[in-house]
Amino acid sequence: MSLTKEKLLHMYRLMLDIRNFDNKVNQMVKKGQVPGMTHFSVGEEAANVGAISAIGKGDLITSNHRGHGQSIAMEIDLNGMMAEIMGKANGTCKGKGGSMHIADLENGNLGANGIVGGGMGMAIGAALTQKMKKTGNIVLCCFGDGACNEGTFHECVNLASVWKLPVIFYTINNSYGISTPIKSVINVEYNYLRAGAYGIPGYLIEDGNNVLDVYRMLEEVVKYVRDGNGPVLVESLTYRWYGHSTSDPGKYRTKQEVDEWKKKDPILKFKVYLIENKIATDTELDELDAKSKERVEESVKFAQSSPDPNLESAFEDIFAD
Ligand SMILES: Cc1ncc(C[n+]2csc(CCOP(=O)(O)OP(=O)(O)O)c2C)c(N)n1
Ligand SMILES: [Mg+2]
Repeated sequence: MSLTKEKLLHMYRLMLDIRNFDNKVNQMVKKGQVPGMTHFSVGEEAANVGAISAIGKGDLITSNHRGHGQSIAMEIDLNGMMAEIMGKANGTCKGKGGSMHIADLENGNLGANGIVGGGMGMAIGAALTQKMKKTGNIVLCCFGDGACNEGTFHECVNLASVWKLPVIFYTINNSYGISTPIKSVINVEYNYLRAGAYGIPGYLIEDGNNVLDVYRMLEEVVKYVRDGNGPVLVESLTYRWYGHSTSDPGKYRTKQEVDEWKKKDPILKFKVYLIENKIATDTELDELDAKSKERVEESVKFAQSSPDPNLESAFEDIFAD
């Protein structure tokens, strides 16, 4: 595994940023400071950071409605992201996208998407571009367990397989699509098993809360896909700590179930690894957490002092020049 101390600590920092950013946004939603609906990545930090840390510069991702974790793992500017979520003119997408449509094209993030499965067609289109232009870049297509029952999943995995496109279909299985347990709507144990139906490899990361397990698997499949062998389907098992969205009281799962998963906290797990392997001390890691919280507070100040978009801007960016 090609991970330096610097990279490990960077991954830890990204996981902290996801947790602290989303915890802050959750508080702000409760105070009515964030318009619209928001979906959090808390609990899924390892599944996001482990995967995205294994792709390279120039590679692309597509995301879904729960895209905060992926945007942060792609190193989006936190100030711009917070301003976007607050609908401000200085936001990453000029305040027009909000939480569910954050995109950062210059840095390879083709966008979050409010349509379940909506990123998949974009991902294979982008993968076809990489193949035709021989860029050597690949696409990491991120989506949830529920999205695997959308028709577009089957169409896109099939086409990507037939055309041997450089795309990783990466499903983050948090056990639910809103209130529906995934196991009640599929007749195989896991979605990754469906890969065989399309003639591509499928892999399960049993502990999607272990960032290094995720990284190791993704590092291997990134190489396979980049070498021109066609797509793969990878599934990570993890859990979201909060409700589906900020409007979900979460009555379909027990407190005991949520608490069991909180014991498998991906950040704590990584922290223990870093300390036990003498990569960093407890104090150093706490300092990283304090700095992460400062960055998040800074982003709130930036967003709050940013202007609202003006009326004319509603008519900009509609047609291509
Ligand atoms: C095409 C479509 N159908 C239904 C919805 C409503 N919807 C929003 S999120 C969601 C569940 C998605 O579950 P999953 O893919 O597992 O992602 P998770 O929220 O668990 O991360 C549904 C059904 C939608 N946004 N788009
Ligand atoms: Mg889900």
